[in-house]
Amino acid sequence: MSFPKGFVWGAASAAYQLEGAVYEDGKGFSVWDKFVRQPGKIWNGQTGEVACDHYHRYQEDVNLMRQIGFTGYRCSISWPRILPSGTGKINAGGLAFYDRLVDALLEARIVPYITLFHWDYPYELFIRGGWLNPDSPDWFAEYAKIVVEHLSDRVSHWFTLNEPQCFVGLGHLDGQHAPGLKLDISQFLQVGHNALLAHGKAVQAIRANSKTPARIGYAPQGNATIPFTLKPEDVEAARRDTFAVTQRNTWNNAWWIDPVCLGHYPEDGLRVFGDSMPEFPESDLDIIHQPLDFLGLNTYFGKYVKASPNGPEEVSLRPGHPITAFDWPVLPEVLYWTPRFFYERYQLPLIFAENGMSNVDWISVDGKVHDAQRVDYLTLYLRQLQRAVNDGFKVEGYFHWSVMDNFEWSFGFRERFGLIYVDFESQKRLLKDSALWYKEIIATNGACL
Ligand code: GCO
Repeated sequence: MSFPKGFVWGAASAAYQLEGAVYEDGKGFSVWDKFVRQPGKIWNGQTGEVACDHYHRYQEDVNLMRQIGFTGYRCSISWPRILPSGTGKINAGGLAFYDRLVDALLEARIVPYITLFHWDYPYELFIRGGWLNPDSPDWFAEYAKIVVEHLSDRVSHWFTLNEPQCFVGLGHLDGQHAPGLKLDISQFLQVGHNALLAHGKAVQAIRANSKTPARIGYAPQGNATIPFTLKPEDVEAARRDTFAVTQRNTWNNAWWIDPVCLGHYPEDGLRVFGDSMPEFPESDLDIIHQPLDFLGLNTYFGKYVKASPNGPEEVSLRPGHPITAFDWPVLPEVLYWTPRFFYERYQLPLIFAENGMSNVDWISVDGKVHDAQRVDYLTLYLRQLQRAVNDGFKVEGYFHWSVMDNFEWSFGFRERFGLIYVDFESQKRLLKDSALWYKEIIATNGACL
């Protein structure tokens, strides 16, 4: 059985993780440029200063994407390349790079899906209070407007923010990601609220300024809880757990998606955060709740629950359950239950904006990269996605994370997530076995699965 006609197949990346060239052509500093220089923050002191040198090798990389047969490619724009100080003066050199990249993609018949923000926040705005500054949503909307005015003659697919769970939570509460802050819960919630407002204002800016009909989405993490059996009570327990907010931290779905797609914060979350919740005018929720064309989801995790008299009860994995190099459990059914639960709740077509695994890849004596686990991962996960699509849950596309091995944030180059192997010393690229298998999946629109 194949996927619907026009289903988008590709992979995803983020500017800081692969571009390199962090001091070139007038780019300003981002919080990541500064954070990676702080001792002890990144595995082995590594940085993304060169990364995959994609800034210079984008044409070769687009050629490889064409070879695999991508019909779409999700990449992000570095805000401080466009606006070195975050607002104000526009850097023509930065815009010119994305012109070249977009033109190369279109030439290869690959549809660009642009993420406006994948975490490389302008350092000069951070100095001015960053996401805590009440002007921060407007700063983001100004940047969005400039990008859209410039690229929307050729680009019509946009994601606003990537994973607020991470840049708000890991960046401002846990301190593990840039800018490395450990704020209190109420300031963390304020950062989150401003980020959601920034999303809403950016959607308005895209709609108002796009030269082609824009299709706009958002890319939070979205991970379903899996019912341990198909008994209706277990399915209901899993659905409840998927959207529950029970902890005073960043790790849940509904806090970050309900305001955007339903226009309100989830009730249980409001109870959990209680009087740490910032005050804001009701009208903020109207700004946050803009009509969207699709909901992007980054899906990596899952867990099992079953019904119990005390509510959903987690069922632990059996000893020996498969895990990836990152120690993340392999749970293919998450690509069935995520589309099902999220489509039911939000009634928007979905795009899997990220899904993938890190593996212990190296070049074998025969000169090839045999990433058998990733080949199997693709098969198992995409079969589940196919099952969801067959059951009528609307999914428009799948972007594997990632197109090529790259800089995995605080883990540096330790984790290899790519379909394409990168030798970071010679910058040589090599299609892994998984890329060849993905090529066949794309060529048959999933029928070979
Ligand atoms: C995220 C980001 C990606 C990561 C990927 C693997 O989900 O953290 O969007 O930039 O590299 O998810 O961890």
